[in-house]
Amino acid sequence: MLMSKFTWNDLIQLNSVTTSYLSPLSCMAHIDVNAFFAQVEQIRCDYTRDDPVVCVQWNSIIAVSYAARKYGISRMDTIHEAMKKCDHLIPIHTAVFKKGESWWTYYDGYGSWMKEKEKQLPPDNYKVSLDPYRRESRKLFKIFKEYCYSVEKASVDEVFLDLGRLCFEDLMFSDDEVFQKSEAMQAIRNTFINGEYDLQTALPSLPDELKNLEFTGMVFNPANRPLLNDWDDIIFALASRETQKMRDVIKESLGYTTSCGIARTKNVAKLGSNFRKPDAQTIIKNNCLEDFLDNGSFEITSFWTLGGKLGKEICQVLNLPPKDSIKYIRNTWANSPKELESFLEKQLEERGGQFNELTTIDSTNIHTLAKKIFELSRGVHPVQLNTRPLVKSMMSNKNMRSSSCKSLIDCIDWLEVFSGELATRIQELEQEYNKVIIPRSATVLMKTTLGETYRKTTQLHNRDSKLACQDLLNATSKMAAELDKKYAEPNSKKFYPLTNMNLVISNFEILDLKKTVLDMFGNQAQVYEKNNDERNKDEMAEEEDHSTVIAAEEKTEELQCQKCDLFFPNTKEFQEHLDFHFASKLSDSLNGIGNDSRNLSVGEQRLLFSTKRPSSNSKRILSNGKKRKTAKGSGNILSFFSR
Ligand code: DCP
Ligand code: CA
Repeated sequence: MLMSKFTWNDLIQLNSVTTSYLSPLSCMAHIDVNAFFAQVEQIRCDYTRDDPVVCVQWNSIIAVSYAARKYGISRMDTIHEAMKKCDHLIPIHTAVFKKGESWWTYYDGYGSWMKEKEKQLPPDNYKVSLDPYRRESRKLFKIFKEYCYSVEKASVDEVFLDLGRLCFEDLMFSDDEVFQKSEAMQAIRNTFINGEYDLQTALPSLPDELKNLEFTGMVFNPANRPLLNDWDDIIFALASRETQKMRDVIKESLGYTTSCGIARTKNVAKLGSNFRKPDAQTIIKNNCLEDFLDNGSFEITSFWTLGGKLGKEICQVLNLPPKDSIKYIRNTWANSPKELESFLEKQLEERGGQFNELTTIDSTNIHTLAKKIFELSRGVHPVQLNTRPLVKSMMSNKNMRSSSCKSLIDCIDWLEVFSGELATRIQELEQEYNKVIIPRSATVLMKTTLGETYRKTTQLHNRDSKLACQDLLNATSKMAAELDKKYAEPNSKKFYPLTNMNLVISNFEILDLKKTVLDMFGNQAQVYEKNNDERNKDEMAEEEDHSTVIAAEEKTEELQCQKCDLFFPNTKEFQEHLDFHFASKLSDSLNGIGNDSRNLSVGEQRLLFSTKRPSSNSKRILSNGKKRKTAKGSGNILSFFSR
């Protein structure tokens, strides 16, 4: 009997959010919004996708709609040059803060291209606000999180998705006809559900009926290789449907077109999303990986993280040709990363043990570098999603022109803008991560007319747990006044006008806002729990809404919950607590047991779940409820996970 080249272990590993990226069946996507800022403005101002909109900041174009790209307009053009290329161009300026005001607003019909002087938005008196794009970005991120277990926000308009678990579930539980009609597939599903397999054993070869499964989007396949040959192809086909679904929701609900790349690794997925734009998805199957990397569009420096100095140094030390460098690496070091490592070591030796002029290559970790380059050139370098974005500080900055900041009063006017911007950004971050965030330090920087910079930092003591714009302004104005007194008063001509000024807030204290499984239990539903965990101190750790933490109560003998080791002062509260247990149990049985479940022991939790389950997947699972329940209810899943 023919067998797959993948094992049961490879397949099952997909179900683990933390290790799926290591499986040879791993499946990642990168999704990037097309001409992001331009699309935001196009939709806000009610234009269509065919209108040549550009998003403008002062004289520069920062985003070019695909309609405007048809006229050969790019980000390199000034707005005046672009208007010459397209006489019906639609320039839209970003929102701006006005000096002395703590809120931003749009001045539609204003901008440097306007003839009327009073409509030109002079940069002296305004500061660009990117808030509207961050808002849209949050909406996008939210949609991805609703659909996918594991999402990394890569930039304001890009995400990486680890699709392993989603595809695994589709494979095992989806009621797609292609699967339903295949007896061989039913047998495989039963083998899984009953736990009757051996992890090290190869999967059966692909049942013929599954070869009717269709991809959504463009499969990169110039060499006409078999479309559906093994289980990885099935996973990728399922993935292509999942990403299409998410992209459709985004298009329908927010209006944005996106481009998507699907591949075994993040690196290749990112190259894939950029491959066809706008409004497209490109699937790079494992048997087409090398075709894709060698298609002439890419060099080793095309990989994300190798675009800069490190990439250049690698080309130098490996003596790579300027063209087809990826193929060259594959062919020259054909068998193992060890060969590449030895080559690097020899290079290092010849240079006296140090890559002197090559400052970016870490000569103490050649092993890791060799492995990375070896794998990258084959499109199989596994990188995990980073789902815990670090937010260590936040800056509001203004490059000053001419005399827009020539006195302490001007400084305070700009601090008003900065404080407004940062206070809003903190609030929005709080909403995004469902945390309370309190910055404890603020630093004001002033760059003088002579190019010297002065800084002052202060501790923030907020009146309450929210960062208020006014408090921030008060604290920072005081610092500005001190800097002014010390450096400007002796000789104002050497100090003003400032050429740059900014405000940085940092040293974030993060408090958890925890919620119950079901938000129906009054006082038990929400408690603030101060999180002193070192890991969370400075970073935004993203977390699912975990079950409630129940406040300790006065002890009475009778009203005790054994499970939680808690006592309750009266029957009402005790009953509420029991109801809560009942509800979470109910929720478990409907949605599947979560890692936050109080109905499992710590050991069971560890065994079963290492990461989270997004809410809408519960819905998703519910819609296929029957299948899911069998799996959960059989108890065999447990035995499988415990192997
Ligand atoms: N951006 C900017 N200045 C730059 C690059 C980008 O202000 N030098 C902003 C505007 C972009 C957004 O970031 O809309 C996203 O950047 P991308 O590089 O993804 O570019 P676009 O989304 O505009 O175009 P594409 O369709 O090529 O992704
Ligand atoms: Ca983009």
